[in-house]
Amino acid sequence: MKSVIAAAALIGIAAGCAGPAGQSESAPATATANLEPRSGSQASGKITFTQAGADIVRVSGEVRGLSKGPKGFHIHEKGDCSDPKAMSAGGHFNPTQHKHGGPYDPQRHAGDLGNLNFNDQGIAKVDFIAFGISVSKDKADGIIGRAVVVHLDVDDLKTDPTGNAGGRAACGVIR
Ligand SMILES: [Cu+2]
Ligand SMILES: [Zn+2]
Repeated sequence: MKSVIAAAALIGIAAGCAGPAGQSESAPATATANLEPRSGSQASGKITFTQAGADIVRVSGEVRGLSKGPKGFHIHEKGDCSDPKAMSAGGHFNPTQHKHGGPYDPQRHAGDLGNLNFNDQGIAKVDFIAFGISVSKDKADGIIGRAVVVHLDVDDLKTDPTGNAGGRAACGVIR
């Protein structure tokens, strides 16, 4: 009987370690992308993706080095920014085979994150909630190992498949 009690106590301790104070349940999955300039631009920045719920991700960070105004912002399919114009990143991440849209439209690519708004100083502060993606390597809507791209022009949120957002000003692999 003593040994049963001792075993129960040990299990209790182990369960305590995995509780809210531990890493396993409470730490949300995160990933980051360091954006480097492409297409001859000066744009650079860092974006962090934090799992906020099922298929809900907080997108935060800062990008700088582009002219004032809205610029298209997407997750692209391939985590390859090696091309000088970032064409190696492929098209918009689209696991559901939908047409292009805005970030809150029912018909959209999962990677359609809308536009970043650059201010007078050419800085865009980023902090919003995105839907239909996960901070994961394995899930169908997982974004780890893909790329985030900022464009030279505004995304019109409707022209399929690109949003007519122009060249690729900055690119970063999501890790
Ligand atoms: Cu794009
Ligand atoms: Zn799209």
